[in-house]
Amino acid sequence: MKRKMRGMNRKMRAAALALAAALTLAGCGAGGSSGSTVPTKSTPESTKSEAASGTDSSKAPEISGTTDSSATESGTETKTSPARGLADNLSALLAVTPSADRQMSKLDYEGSTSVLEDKYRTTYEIFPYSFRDSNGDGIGDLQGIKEALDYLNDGKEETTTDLGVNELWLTPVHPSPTYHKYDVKDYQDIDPAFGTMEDFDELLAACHQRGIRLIMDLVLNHTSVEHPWFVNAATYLASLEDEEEPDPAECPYLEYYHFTRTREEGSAELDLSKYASGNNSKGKWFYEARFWEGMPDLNLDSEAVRKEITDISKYWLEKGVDGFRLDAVLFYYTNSNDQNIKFLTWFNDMVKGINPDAYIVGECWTGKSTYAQYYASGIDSLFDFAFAAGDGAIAKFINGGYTADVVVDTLAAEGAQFGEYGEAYIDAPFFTNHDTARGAGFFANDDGSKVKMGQAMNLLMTGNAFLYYGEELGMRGAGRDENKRAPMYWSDEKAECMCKGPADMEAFDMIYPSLEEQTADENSILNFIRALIRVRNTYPVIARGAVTKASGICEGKVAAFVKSMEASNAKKVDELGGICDVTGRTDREELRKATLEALDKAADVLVVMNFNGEAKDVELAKSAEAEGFRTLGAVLLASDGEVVLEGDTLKLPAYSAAILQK
Ligand SMILES: [Ca+2]
Ligand SMILES: [Ca+2]
Ligand SMILES: [Ca+2]
Repeated sequence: MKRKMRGMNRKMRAAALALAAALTLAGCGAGGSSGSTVPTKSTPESTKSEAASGTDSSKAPEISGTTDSSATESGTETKTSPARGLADNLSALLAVTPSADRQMSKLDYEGSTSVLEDKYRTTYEIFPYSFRDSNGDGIGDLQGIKEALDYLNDGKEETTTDLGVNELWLTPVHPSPTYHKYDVKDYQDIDPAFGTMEDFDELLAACHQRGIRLIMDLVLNHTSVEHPWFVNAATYLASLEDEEEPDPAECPYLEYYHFTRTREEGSAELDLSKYASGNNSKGKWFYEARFWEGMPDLNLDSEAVRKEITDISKYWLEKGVDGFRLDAVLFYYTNSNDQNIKFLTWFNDMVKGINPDAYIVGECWTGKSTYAQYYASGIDSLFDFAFAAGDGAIAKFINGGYTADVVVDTLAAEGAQFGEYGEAYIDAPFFTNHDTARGAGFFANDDGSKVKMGQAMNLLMTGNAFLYYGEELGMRGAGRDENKRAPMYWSDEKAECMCKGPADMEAFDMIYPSLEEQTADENSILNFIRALIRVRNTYPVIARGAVTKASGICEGKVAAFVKSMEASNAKKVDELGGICDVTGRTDREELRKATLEALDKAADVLVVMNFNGEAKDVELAKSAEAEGFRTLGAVLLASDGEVVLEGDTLKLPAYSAAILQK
């Protein structure tokens, strides 16, 4: 395969670490960690999904949004992969061949495969508790993530053995009483189970060395009841005599939350006895807690709270963190999109004032016509729920609930729909996350081809596309939230790096083999996803181009669309501050120029995807939009066969995709 390096390629690294990825993975060999007996608190995140589903009152256009109702799985058959000896595993890992090349049998492109230094990334979501354990306690940790970086992206353009993601989103890593850590006790520290601040600094530096951006989850809707702000306020209230009115001057933390004398919608009763032994007060206090009593909602109108949020953001941004994923923005001010958008506007201005290149993505779990409006706040991205989860557009399309026509029309319409509210919008597509069931359960009678094609749809979308850890293996997990956060399936062995997973996770077998086995199998889901991300990285227009349906050939289960830079807003984004050189070695203005230049040169592509379980001949001449695209670029094969272009006829085997150039 051809590779031409351009000036943009600043990710070249000495080849000295060539074996590092394999060796690091091999370190995850036999060893002992088992059992899951650590008790944890119940699962507030589950109430969150329910709460979220209940609030979607938007009028649905064709494909408007989604709620995760996918508590069940279509997949039925499970197979347990045969265990192998450590020696075999080791040699398999050392022999990591670029087997992704089979699934990407052709990749013909004159451009550089280096990633432009803007915000159109491929982001890997890590749930730290379950990802990778470095010290044998069965709990994933920051050092574990650092060990896995060579697997995620080794920072070397010439190697294709890594996944190729170039941004990580860590779900919360702050001290918290729960395994999921969405109830924070201290926003400026690291949970001891995950490591130390030094570990975090090391991880961040290691990411940046590889050109990987790191964004953190920021939970601003609520804290933990164990946060000192709440404890302080609750203790003060418990100290009051019957009917005595609280004095804000005596307790500055009162205004941090919404305390009331009467029970309001979404409030929980304060257990005064917990805060004052021998409390005899007959008075009652309640506090707003939309998700559960352990997560008191913050009063985001409070200037003092906003000052705290500013300090917290500054703290992490000054460390070099590249941005934030904002949890539960829909609940900042429950039932008030206007207030939520105003708050996000304040937050965005504050963050960009500290670092104009910071990236912000919001979780606004509702219908698309509503979350589209949140782009008015200026935050870069909002998760595109309409395409995600078991009842989202991608899974429905593959399961026959929508035709390609409808799905691609929806994709094509997003530019105008989001652009209406924020000209610098960057869509944030995702297929699954830690709140949804996993993709492997979405499809009946699947041998992995549909899982692969589901991710193909996701990762060929325009924007900053997200991939949840383990989805590149087709990991399984549905039902209760803990199941969706199962241990990353590194190995079948009782490997040292394997996590024990959440205590309340049910026992279930994976459908597809471990990473170790999939690495060696050229037809594996893993190698397909590697090839897919490589295609995404190779053609800048895939992540950045505007979508136009290739009418005439986009029908049934054949999705066909053109990605074009002409109508794209990518340059606009860059002009507005989308450049982000994580390595910090290049002059920003130079980088901006180089990026814009590269975008000027980015060639348009035609994407044709066959989601049929059989081969299809696509007559390109039937589509005016497909005119001129007669050079086969990359090919993605999720099943057997070969893609052939004969004149105007594109022959696509079952479950395959082709990228054509002019
Ligand atoms: Ca650990
Ligand atoms: Ca590489
Ligand atoms: Ca709230």
